[in-house]
Amino acid sequence: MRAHNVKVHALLPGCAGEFVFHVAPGTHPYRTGKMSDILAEAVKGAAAHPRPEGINFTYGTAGFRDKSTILDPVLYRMGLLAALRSKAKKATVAAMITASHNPEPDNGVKLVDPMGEMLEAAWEKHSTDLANAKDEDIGSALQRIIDALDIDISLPSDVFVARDTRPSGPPLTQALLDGLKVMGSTFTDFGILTTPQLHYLVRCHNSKGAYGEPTEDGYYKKLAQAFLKLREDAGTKKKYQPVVIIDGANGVGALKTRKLQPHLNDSLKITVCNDGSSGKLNDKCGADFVKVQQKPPPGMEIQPGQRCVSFDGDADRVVFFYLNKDGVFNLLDGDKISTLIAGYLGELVSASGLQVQLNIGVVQTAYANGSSTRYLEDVMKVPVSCAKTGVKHLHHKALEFDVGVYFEANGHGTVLFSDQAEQKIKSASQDDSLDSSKREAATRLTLMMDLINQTVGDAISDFLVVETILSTRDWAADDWNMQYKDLPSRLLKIKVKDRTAVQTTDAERCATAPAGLQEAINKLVAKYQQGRSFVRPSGTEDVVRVFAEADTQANADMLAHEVSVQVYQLAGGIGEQPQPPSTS
Ligand code: 16G
Ligand code: MG
Repeated sequence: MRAHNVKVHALLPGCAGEFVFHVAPGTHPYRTGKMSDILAEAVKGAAAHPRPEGINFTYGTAGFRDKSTILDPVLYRMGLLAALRSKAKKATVAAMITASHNPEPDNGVKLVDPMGEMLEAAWEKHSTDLANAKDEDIGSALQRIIDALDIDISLPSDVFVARDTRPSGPPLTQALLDGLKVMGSTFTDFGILTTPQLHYLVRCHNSKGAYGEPTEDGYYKKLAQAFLKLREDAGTKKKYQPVVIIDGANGVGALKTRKLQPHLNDSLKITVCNDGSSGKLNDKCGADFVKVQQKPPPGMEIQPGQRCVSFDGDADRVVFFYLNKDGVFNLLDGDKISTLIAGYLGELVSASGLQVQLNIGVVQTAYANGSSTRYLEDVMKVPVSCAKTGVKHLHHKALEFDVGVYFEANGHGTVLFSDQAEQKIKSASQDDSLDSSKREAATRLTLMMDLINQTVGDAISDFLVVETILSTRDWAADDWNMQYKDLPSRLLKIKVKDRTAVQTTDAERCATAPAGLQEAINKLVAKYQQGRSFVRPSGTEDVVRVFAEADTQANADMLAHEVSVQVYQLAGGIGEQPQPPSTS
């Protein structure tokens, strides 16, 4: 069955404007149907999307993620659920089909709430329950959710859908759309987008355009306009070179950077490599490869000092790197990005005279390099909060500040401005009674707010933010890197029988189970200068992660190893025992 397009005016309460929705033949955008009919159709529809026996799906840190070959029934069910979510919120929601930095054969799906936030935590359980319902039980599983949340099924629903570049994307999109059609939901299938672009679109749409024009082109225009205005006073630069190489992870970030480029009017010379024309998605390239391997993707030709940027597979993560004059690799990760941004925004807030009224803070995770935390707290005097791993936790914590900068070390992050911050900054930028330097600083802040994708970490937007700050400061990569020196660190993973045997508290910095593990870690850490270590069960892999840092690389490696041995022994390690680091 082919979908056809219909134009719908003011489809949802509070949603103005005109949209083209793809609606299945025979369904009507306003179709509500009797609840029992819809539930019966949902069960019938499952025949085309049968659930395999013996697999348990979990809506984890970033939605469902698995081998794409087994995800079809999950996508169908997420179509059903997305429609319910839209009815419950009385607004458009979104579904993104991606497995981010995972290998190409994987895929996944995550739902996005109306203002571009991650799906509300309570719904993760509903998603998991529905994904695991037997085909014939789908109706009762839906009924349970409807009853528990008192959802008015007769309300309309509307869902935005997009996917990354994986070949499994189109058939999985189809499965999701089948679920939406069964529910009589309207939808817009945007095809290939970055994850943050979809977050942006749903927010623009639900805010009736207040956040920006709800089109892909509107996204480029919003970012580019702010970027170009912020560069107007650029003047001559001694150190900053407006030249970058972007490693697009052979994914959607590369395609979309190319679409952004014409909007930037040659203000920045961008060369895109790993653009998907030959290599495989996330294969020996992209932000995860660069961060974990601590080296550039093979095949990239890089001159010393040349700024390079790596995106991940769905372009919600970014890291920078360069080779110094001796050809030594230097990574500028999420911690370096957050200190750069917090420093600059802090200066602008002070320069606009708003420092007493607006508090600015940084949110990190336990993975943040200890040097970055010390630099922020001791040198920059910026308060730092620690959140559990996973964007939603950082995002939530960042809302506690007027200007909340949050980044994971791996490059996920953005800045959130509270409503009061937005208002104060905007009115300062228009306040003629203020002296011009204050007004100018406030104006720059308003432009920074436009340049930053506040819905979620966005590789393209974050990249432009960093370029803006480096240009303003006239900094080369080396100057940025010299803000503070990273402590050497090591990240290991240990296979255990049951990773839930490891439990943590204090934003994952302290293990509460198994008994004796934290005491053992404390003893080991005490042996090393500037030692720090923590363990946590992974949210995306069946392993326990071990992080350690210390004054030297050899010490960080040894501390990580010693802690791994404790995890292996106390938390039910399986397979080969952890081996000590080679000293060669
Ligand atoms: C997911 C999270 C990421 C986190 C990572 C940790 C989102 C969008 N993504 O990729 O933020 O750093 O998981 O993985 O929240 P782990 O639990 O396996 O260490
Ligand atoms: Mg990603």
